[in-house]
Amino acid sequence: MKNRLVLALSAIGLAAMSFAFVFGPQSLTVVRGQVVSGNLGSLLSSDNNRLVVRSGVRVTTYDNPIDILGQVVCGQPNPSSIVLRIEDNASTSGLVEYVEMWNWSTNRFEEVYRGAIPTTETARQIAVPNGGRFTNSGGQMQIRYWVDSRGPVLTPTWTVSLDELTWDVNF
Ligand SMILES: [Ca+2]
Repeated sequence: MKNRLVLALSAIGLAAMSFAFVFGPQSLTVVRGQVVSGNLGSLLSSDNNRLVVRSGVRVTTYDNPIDILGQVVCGQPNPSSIVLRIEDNASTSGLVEYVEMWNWSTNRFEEVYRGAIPTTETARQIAVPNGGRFTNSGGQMQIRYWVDSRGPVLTPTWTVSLDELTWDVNF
């Protein structure tokens, strides 16, 4: 968990000291979709060890072919900033991925990232402003990752390969 530890010292000394830690989901619940290979640990770093998820069966058109709920425990509330890191690719074009985080103030999921999934692996960093609303008093974050097909999608089933899905949490 502490593979990136950053100590930042202000110009005037120790008064402003901040810590940044990288967290992956400690648990995942696959609501729709099927894990083909990999596990939670695959998401922790960009190392070509990937969590591969195949599209699931849609019972209604409202169902997302991949829909995953997860929990990230960063241990402290009120981070000063959060950066979402996502590195992945899909077996077809035409897919859009979404990352949502639970807003403990409004009690609903809030979208923090949406983008087309590239067919060649690409790493992105997304700053999540005002991160305090996404942690409860115990430093827990609830996250949702889902994928929808926006077309044209050329194959009836497809996979998304996630090499990294982490949160840089700064205190
Ligand atoms: Ca990985």
